[in-house]
Order: sequence, then C-alpha cells, then structure tokens
Amino acid sequence: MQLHSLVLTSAILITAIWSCLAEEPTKTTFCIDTPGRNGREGRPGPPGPKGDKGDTGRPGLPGNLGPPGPRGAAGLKGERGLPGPQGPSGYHGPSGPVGAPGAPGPRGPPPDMKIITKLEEQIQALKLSISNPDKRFLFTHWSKHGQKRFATKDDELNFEQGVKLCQEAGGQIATPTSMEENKALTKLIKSDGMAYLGLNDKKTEGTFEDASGNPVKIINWAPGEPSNDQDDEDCSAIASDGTWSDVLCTGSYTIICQFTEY
Ligand SMILES: [Ca+2]
Ligand SMILES: [Ca+2]
Repeated sequence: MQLHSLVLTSAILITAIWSCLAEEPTKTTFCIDTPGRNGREGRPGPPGPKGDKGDTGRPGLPGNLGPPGPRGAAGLKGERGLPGPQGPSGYHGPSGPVGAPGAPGPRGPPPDMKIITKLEEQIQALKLSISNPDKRFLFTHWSKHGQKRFATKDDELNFEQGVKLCQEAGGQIATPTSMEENKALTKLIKSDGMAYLGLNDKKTEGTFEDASGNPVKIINWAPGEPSNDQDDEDCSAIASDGTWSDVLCTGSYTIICQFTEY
C-alpha cells in the first residue's frame, strides 16, 4: 500500500513539472514563471507591495532673489545725541534800538581855565585866519620870532581901529611876551614912529593887560612911564628903541598885528 501511494505521488509530481516545462504550460498553481529553456520570456508578475518611506533628501539649492518687500513702519525715536561742535558765526543782524541814556558819571576834576582860555584863543584865531586869509596879503612888512609873526602895512589908526584891523586879518594887535619878541617887533617901527601895543589899563587904572584881558608878562616902560597924562592915557605904544609909553587910545599910531603859527 505505501508503495502504491509513493508511485502515485511521484507520477503526479512528474506530470506537473512536465506540464510547466511545456511550451504552453497549463494554468496550474504549481508552475513557476521561470525562463524556459530556449523558451519565451514569461509575463511580468503582479506589482509588489508599497515600499517603506525613504530618508529625507538633501536641501535644495537657494532660490532666486525675490522682489523688495513693502516699506516698514517708522522705528521709535532714538535717544538725544551728544551736542555737536559750535558752528561758524552767523551774519550780523540789524542794529538794535538806541538804549536808554546811562547814569551820569562821577564829577571830573575842575578844568584848567588857563588851558581852556588859551585853546579858545587859538581856536578863535584859527577861525579868523581861515575866514580871512586874503587880508594877510595886504601886510607889507613882516618880522618873526618863534611861532609868532608880526606884520604891518604902515596904517596909522587909533587903538580900536587897530584892534579891529588885526582881528579881521585873523590876528591880534601886537603884544610882546618876551624881550625877544619885543626886539622882533621894533624892526617894523620907523625910527621916529611909534606903534600901538595891545597893553592897556582901561579896566583898572595902573593895571595893564593885553587886548584879550591877559596880564602883562614883561615890562619895558620908558623912564617916567606909564604917566597916565591928564588921567586919560589908557593905551600903550612902543618906540623904535623898544621902550613903551602909555598914550591916548584915540591917537594915531602905526598898527602892527601878530599871528601865531600852529
Ligand atoms: Ca592909564
Ligand atoms: Ca604916558
């Protein structure tokens, strides 16, 4: 019996193998799609099961640069910075209004009246010399000592006329203040003539002063002079020897003017 089953099983197995190796094998589940010997390629098998998820791939290359985004909102105000260096000076502005007058200053020292008087005389003489420069050209004889010039045109006038003549020419009637000036003055006097001086005692008898009221600086009276004859000699005149005499103010004597150079 066992032998009989073994023979039967072998026969079936051989038949199946043979059928599978034939050119048109039967559709049996025992056949395996294997290339046949010298036969045609078999049909593709059914799709296999879905494989497992693969590993994450490497990062791709950077993309192209995109367009600029919209302008962002303004940031918060920053903290105040340190002060910068001083800039250059600007242009001068227009003048401001005149300020109120200041308080009076302390009282100064008393003025030197002598200096002021002398300055006033110089200013007055300068004004006259400017306003009447042409009248000096009328004088024909000149003499000089230091800064003082004496001039005459041999007019014989009374004292008041002589004072006026000299003032109009920008000078004063001659009054020597030193013996050198007195000597320069005599050069303009004729040998037998006399010329008025500015010295007079009209204000106070016996006290002579010049035409501007200044006191006498030198004295060169002739012997017996001033005599104040007839109690009426209040003017003075100089002779060619340089001596002085008091005379009437209404007489007629040569007029000599003096000019001071500045
Ligand atoms: Ca007199
Ligand atoms: Ca006299």
